[in-house]
Amino acid sequence: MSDSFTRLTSSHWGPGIVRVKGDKLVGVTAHGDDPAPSEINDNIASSLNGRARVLRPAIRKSWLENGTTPRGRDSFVEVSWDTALDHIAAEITRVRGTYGNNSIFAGSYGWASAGRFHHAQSQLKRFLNTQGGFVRSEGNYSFNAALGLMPFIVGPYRAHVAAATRWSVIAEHTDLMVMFGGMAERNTQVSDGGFARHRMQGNLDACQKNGVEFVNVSPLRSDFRNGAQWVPARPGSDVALMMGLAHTLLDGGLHDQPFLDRYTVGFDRFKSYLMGETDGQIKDAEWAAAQTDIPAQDIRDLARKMAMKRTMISLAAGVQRTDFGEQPLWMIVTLAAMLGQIGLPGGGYVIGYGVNGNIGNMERPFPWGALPQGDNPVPDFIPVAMISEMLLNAGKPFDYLGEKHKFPDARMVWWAGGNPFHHHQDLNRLHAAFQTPETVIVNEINWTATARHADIVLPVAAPQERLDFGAGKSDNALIPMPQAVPPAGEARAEFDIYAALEKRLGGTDFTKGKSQDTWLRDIWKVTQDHAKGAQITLPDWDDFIAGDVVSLPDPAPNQIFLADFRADPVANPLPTPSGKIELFSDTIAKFDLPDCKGHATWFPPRDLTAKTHPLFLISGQPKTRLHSQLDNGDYSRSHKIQGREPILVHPDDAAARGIENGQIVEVFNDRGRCLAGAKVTDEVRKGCVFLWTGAWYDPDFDAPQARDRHGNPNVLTHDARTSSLTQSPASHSAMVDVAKFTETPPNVQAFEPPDFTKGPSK
Ligand SMILES: Nc1nc2c(c(=O)[nH]1)N[C@H]1C(S)=C(S)[C@@H](COP(=O)(O)OP(=O)(O)OC[C@H]3O[C@@H](n4cnc5c(=O)[nH]c(N)nc54)[C@H](O)[C@@H]3O)O[C@H]1N2
Ligand SMILES: Nc1nc2c(c(=O)[nH]1)N[C@H]1C(S)=C(S)[C@@H](COP(=O)(O)OP(=O)(O)OC[C@H]3O[C@@H](n4cnc5c(=O)[nH]c(N)nc54)[C@H](O)[C@@H]3O)O[C@H]1N2
Ligand SMILES: [Mo]
Repeated sequence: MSDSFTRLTSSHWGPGIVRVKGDKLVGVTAHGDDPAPSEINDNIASSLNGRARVLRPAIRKSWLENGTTPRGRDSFVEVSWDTALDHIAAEITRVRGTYGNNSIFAGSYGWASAGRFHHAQSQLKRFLNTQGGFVRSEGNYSFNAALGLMPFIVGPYRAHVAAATRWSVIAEHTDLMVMFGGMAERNTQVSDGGFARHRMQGNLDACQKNGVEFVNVSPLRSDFRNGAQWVPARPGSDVALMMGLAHTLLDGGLHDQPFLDRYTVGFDRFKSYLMGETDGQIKDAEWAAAQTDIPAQDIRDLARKMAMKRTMISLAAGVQRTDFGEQPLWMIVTLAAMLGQIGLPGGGYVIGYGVNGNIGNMERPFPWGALPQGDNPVPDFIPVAMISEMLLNAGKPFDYLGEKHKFPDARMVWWAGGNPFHHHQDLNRLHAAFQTPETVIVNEINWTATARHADIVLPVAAPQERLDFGAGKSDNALIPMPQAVPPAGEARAEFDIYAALEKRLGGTDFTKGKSQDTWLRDIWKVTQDHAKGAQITLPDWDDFIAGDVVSLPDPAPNQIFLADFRADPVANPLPTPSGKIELFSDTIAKFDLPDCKGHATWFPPRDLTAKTHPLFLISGQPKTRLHSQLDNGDYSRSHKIQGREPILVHPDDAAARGIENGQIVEVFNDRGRCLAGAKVTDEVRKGCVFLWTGAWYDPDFDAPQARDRHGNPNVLTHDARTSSLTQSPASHSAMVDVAKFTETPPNVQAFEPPDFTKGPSK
């Protein structure tokens, strides 16, 4: 065999061809069939071979020696696998024996990697389920307000996304597409679980060729490609803008009353509110102009145009990741119902176009096989964005979906496949919260900030270092993932870690006595059986894994969202209490919540009301990586400014502060501060700064507010949730100020391993 060969791999950002020299991965290049491959691949080799790789199990010094150094500031002792696993087995036995399984928190939110078998959370959850269970988390950071709210008013959100009108239908039928939060092509590089082809660019080309008109309502002009009208509304003001549009429709008799009568309930209740009958405030275009900074005439003109044309309204998930993020969801449904085009080809609304590369493009033709997670006997859970709340408030009550629950007392925390010290809001608070458990275990590829906050860190194999297959949650392709290189250092596949733990704890429920290879063949067999049900024959495992991507037909290439409901609302009712679209929800109204009423309601963002700092901070998804993954890779680093994450600053805001393009700036508010590299550009709205999410958190505990040297926006965001209905993250609603940084800039240390000290002799 030559020492240079190629193999396929799969990732959330698409397939790739792995280049290998000897035992080393030297690069990942595009797959030839992908029309618009992602450059995120250019990070993989440099990241996997980088200095931050976790190479051996490690234990935090103070945990080992009963010291007092807090988590996140401590050094580590590298240990053997046997030592690390013995400690973990003993901790599981102690913690569940003393406090019960409901004191083990393994919500472990995060994207992990593509691959059906080695999915980090599935492995961890399966293992803990065989050990008596664990406290889980519910929902996600992506579109949690939609997950919580939509079942009350239209139906489950995931079904919405799967049923989204196809882009081919839009290209053919839509005249006008009004996009709240834009449609950032950079985000469509990614799809959950991976995908074989990036189709979005081609679809947008087709739309533009056919003359579809696009309106981009967003703080960032580059949230859509060239050729759209830009409406730079004030962040967090979308509900007010939509109400101004709704009022104009109503005022001009442009709303579709027959549609409202036949397909919705509660319009009159909303109408009273819109007209100011319930609160004394008419929400007309003038009022909306004052909330949004968009001229009233522009709002009226847009409303009339929307009523005259075949109009699709879209909402980026980011817009509901804001204070009171349930409201833009409810209001977009209300506005689309007033236009009466829901269920028509190219009309109505969709929530989530552009959020990933497959929504409106593709769906899986049958369910893929997966590692079964088993049943969790522990009923306790938290809404995912309440991690700090839980750790700081054991035993206290919380509201969720109209019910009262109690926070569990988490004595052990185990994270695999996520990075809360990038993804959660208000990282200074999370740092404090992470001091409360007795034991924190993290499985990681790299020394992320989360790994640095652990007591026991287990090194895991990267996707190219293990055998698996990829299949996106909403894709039509199966992608072989043969092992290309051995795991770095002493890293192991997570299956082997839990198998070794199971040996220590007793039982065989986790492995069922099967090897990785047997498990993969069994999961493939399940996939083959499902395929048969759809009249599709898949190759046998050995042929598949040695071959190329297997692509299958799109199960619904001409799909139109809610077309069945429109055709016959009696035969095809919605799964809501009334069977119709609920513009007023009795159920929600009866919850009697202060921050989510019975119909779409305007609430201004909290920091704006508090008037603490002058600039809106938006922290959207980065083009150069997936969240924090591979931030230490060459491609991500090539976009840094003086080693810091770029922050977009409007020229007027920069001039007012004496900030020049390319300088290091300090971004701050009452919650925290970080350094970032200024990119002065008018692509961002005046009064608003944009700092990409995912720069590895690099706190300097000797600096004020433990200043982050690198530019992670979550030192600035608050972790109050959208509302007490869905308890969703609201990371896009934060206000900050920015100043030129005049001190000697400290070196970024996030991409270096932690300090290792010698352990106690044993
Ligand atoms: N301010 C702000 N914050 C945000 C957002 C925002 O827009 N603004 N967006 C939010 C959203 S939508 C999301 S989804 C979250 C994303 O948050 P996360 O999903 O937590 O982010 P990732 O960086 O993808 O973290 C995945 C981690 O898993 C590790 N990993 C990868 N593969 C494996 C594996 O096989 N095993 C193990 N053990 N580890 C593995 C990676 O090294 C990485 O550290 O962030 C949220 N946070
Ligand atoms: N390259 C890449 N692609 C990704 C990811 C990644 O990390 N990297 N992450 C993936 C994940 S997990 C998710 S959930 C999706 C998220 O996909 P989205 O939710 O679409 O992404 P965001 O970047 O959070 O938000 C989209 C845009 O909304 C705008 N916005 C923010 N606040 C407001 C507001 O109040 N009003 C209006 N009108 N606009 C606002 C911002 O300008 C932002 O660029 O992206 C996915 N795609
Ligand atoms: Mo997400």
